[in-house]
Amino acid sequence: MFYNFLAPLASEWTVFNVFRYISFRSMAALITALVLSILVGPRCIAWLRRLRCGQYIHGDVKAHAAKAGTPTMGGLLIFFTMFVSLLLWGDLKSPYLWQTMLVFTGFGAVGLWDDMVKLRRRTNKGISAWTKIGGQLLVAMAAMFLLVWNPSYSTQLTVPFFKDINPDLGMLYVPFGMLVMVSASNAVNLTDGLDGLAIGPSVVAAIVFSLFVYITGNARFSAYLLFPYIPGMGEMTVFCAAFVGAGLGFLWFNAYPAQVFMGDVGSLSIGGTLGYLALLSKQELILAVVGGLFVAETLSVILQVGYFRWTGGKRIFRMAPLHHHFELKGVPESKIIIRFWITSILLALVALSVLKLR
Ligand code: 57M
Repeated sequence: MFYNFLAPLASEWTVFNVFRYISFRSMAALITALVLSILVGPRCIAWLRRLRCGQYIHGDVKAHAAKAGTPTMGGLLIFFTMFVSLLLWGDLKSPYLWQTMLVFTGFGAVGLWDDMVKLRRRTNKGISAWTKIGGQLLVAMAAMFLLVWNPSYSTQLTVPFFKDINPDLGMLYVPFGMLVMVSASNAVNLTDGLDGLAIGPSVVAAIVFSLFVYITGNARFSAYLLFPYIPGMGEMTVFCAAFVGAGLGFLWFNAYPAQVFMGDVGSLSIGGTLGYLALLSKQELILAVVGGLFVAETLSVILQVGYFRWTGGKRIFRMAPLHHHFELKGVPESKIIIRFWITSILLALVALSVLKLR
């Protein structure tokens, strides 16, 4: 809003020039979302408590019994603070900003539906897995059509390490993008099982994507780093910054011992959005490294379930997803969380360090 209303006044008052800079607006968006979260967080948690949005807890991992009744659906706080911050600091004419908000809201709506059904039933059973995936696919399909419709967006894949291999998927890019978004959404959802475990690595990934979208939207940097150049994509840096602020603000309350969980409304929307950011920045494949922790958690489930069925009841891990394995081995929750965060930072650094290796 400031960009749209105040930046044009720069011709008369040069001080308003500051609203043109993506770097300034990104920092402002981050700070706004973070401070707003800290200010409204307690009210939001009290409101969720009043709505009786307390978490139902499985009995399988004993350490989690004490978490019963922790308010869930804290993803609504992330949504609110990010949205307010973007309204203030984003370029409201940017189609990418609105498309990504649509992705966040659409995946969030599917998650909210699931959370509400769980609450109503007072169990951990929400909507069926197929309904959930159907909803996610619909949102992803709409987002993909909006993307490939854009003439400045190419359907060529960026392959890490190989500058000359850029296969053009054509219309197949639509199902490919849907797969990326839905997988990322479910991977973050599976990871969201310990305090701060999903939001920490999501913030790390958003920081990496803030660099990627900035480079993609800058003619000089994109040429130097062999990124495809997409005019207007730099604006998504402001989106990533607002997301980082809202994520850190949520972590303020979700840090061990958590006062609130994000719920599916948070995990599905964050995962879907990270997938979309990878597509927007044309770094589709490197997402598997940036979000390597989410990939590892998902792989642990696939391996565990596959092996369990194949052997008729044997397990590879004490329990999947992976964080449960370490919990059951007796590693304290806060240690698992911090070690997983360190791993996600390491993976982000690996992803950044291979950028120029082509
Ligand atoms: C949702 N939800 C958390 C909270 C959060 C196929 C199978 C692997 C699926 C998987 C599953 O259902 N995963 C998706 C995981 C739940 O958190 C809520 O859900 C939201 C995210 N969707 O925001 O609202 C619990 O996680 C804990 N939590 C925290 N802090 C947080 O900040 O402590 C969450 C957020 C919360 C709280 O206890 O109640 C969850 O874990 O349920 N299923 C599983 O993960 C189950 N694994 C399993 O059955 N493994 C088997 C299979 C694969 C063969 C095995 O390995 O033998 C485990 N889930 C739980 N207990 N709760 C089993 C043990």
